[in-house]
Amino acid sequence: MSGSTYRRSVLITALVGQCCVLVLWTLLVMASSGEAVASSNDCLPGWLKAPSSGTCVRFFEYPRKSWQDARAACQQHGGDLVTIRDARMNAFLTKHFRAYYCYGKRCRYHHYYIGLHDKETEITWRWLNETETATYTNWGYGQPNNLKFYSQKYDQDCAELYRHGRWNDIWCDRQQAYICERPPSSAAPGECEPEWFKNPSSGTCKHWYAERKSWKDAKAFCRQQGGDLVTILDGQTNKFVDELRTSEKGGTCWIGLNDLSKEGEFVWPNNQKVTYKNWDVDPRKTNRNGIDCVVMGYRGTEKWSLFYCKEESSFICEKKGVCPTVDGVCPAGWSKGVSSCFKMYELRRDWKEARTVCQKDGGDLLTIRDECMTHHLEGSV
Ligand SMILES: [Ca+2]
Ligand SMILES: [Ca+2]
Ligand SMILES: [Ca+2]
Repeated sequence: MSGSTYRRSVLITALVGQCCVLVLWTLLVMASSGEAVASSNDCLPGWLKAPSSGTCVRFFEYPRKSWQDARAACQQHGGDLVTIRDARMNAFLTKHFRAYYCYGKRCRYHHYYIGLHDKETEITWRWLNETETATYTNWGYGQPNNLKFYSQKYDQDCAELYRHGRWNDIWCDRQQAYICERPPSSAAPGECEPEWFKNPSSGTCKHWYAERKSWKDAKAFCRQQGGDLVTILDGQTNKFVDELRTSEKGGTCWIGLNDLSKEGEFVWPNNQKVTYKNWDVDPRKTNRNGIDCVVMGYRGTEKWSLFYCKEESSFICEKKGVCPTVDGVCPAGWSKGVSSCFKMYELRRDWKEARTVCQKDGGDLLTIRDECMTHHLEGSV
């Protein structure tokens, strides 16, 4: 926590009793201004709710992929490449269009693949697997031009969205950024999202990823998914992780255990202590500085082996089940919390005065009930 954050006396209040009244009032305002009303289903961290379609969308810049591979990546996320049915959706995406990349001083905007293609019949543009021709389009000037490349070998059969919201047809094998779309998370609170498996003994959700990454990259990837590399605190969890590993292709997978910060002192993510061990070789025999990360499955079994962290391996991420969010919409200035709306005040008050401030505003000081709430607040403070 930085000094300035620390100095800020942050009071958090939750709207409790009056929430329903305020939500109703807000719904009326939202409805009259033509905005969609948020449903109890919500988008996962990193995804934006698209008001016109009610779906969740996310921009992916790296690693860039061909149209087909981008599609597969979106499907791994429980969705597909984005479809744009109307000008409102196009405007929404254009508004959130963000990243550009630079080579030295020269910067360019990413071009993002969308789900539109004319792979089957030239100049018959369709969305994903649909058979009907797309009705809404927003081609740039002179597009689609089906430009030929490589001595006329490839023409342009996939569509991309670029700056200003215009579309262009492009060669499908070009490595590009892409936009995925998926339904709102429909998993009940505490349940796992699609593709994640619930481990009965720990109650958390786990996902095996085939791509090979260094330990640090794998950890960063898991954190992007809202979790971390897997933690194994008992034999049942170890068996569960091994089943996940072998149910796909087998091979090695990174687990969260490491002695990166202090040689010989192994810890799990979040500095959890080691309560259970399953080494194939006693690490005291092989461990040294630089060999600090741990895989499962090196010898084809559920045992653990020490490895160089820079080696690349498949990996398993772990995260909590889906957190609940409050239904409806919070009043202006209030944020959506886990079970109520909350608001932060950057005022310095003692506890009693703080409570009075909150109550005056129709709420009370926030009660933190569970990890979902802590997680939510960490993302907001
Ligand atoms: Ca074409
Ligand atoms: Ca073109
Ligand atoms: Ca070591």
